[in-house]
Amino acid sequence: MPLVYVALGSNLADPAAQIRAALEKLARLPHSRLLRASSLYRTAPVGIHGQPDFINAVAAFETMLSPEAFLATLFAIEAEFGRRRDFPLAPRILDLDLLLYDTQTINSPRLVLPHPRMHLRRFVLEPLVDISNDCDIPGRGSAAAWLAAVSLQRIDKLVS
Ligand code: PH2
Ligand code: MG
Ligand code: MG
Repeated sequence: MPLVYVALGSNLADPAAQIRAALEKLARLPHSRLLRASSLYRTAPVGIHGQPDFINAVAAFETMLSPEAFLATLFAIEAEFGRRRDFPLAPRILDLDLLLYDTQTINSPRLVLPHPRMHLRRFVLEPLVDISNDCDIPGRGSAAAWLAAVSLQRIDKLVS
């Protein structure tokens, strides 16, 4: 079954509670199984100024859903959590980003895989390597090697 990685992020309305609730929701995705979830991390905003810190995590699934169908279920969960899209990079209650779908490379208007910025973001790479030590990003190489290059971005593992 295809192996899928999802990044979770929140910086509004008790972000840690939002991420924990989202993981519970993701554990019940149709035609899919949650395999692993990373620890939660408190992270400085990347590419955004003047917003609160984020809570981020990464989860791994196996799924029978297609990439498009899997993405649609992620969007549905974001909407259920009250996600609004007031402007690009607005503070968010819940952001669910599809990072990897097996080794597939996709370039459609709705979906680009691997996620085009994942290899530049410690808030993605650190939880990813946390649950998948030898993870490879198709076309880019080892996630652990990319992680070494973003050590200046501030992130702290939450004690659970
Ligand atoms: N998401 C972004 C942009 N910047 N920074 C952090 N720390 N965490 C995020 O989840 C995040 C971000 C776009 O979705
Ligand atoms: Mg995002
Ligand atoms: Mg998103």
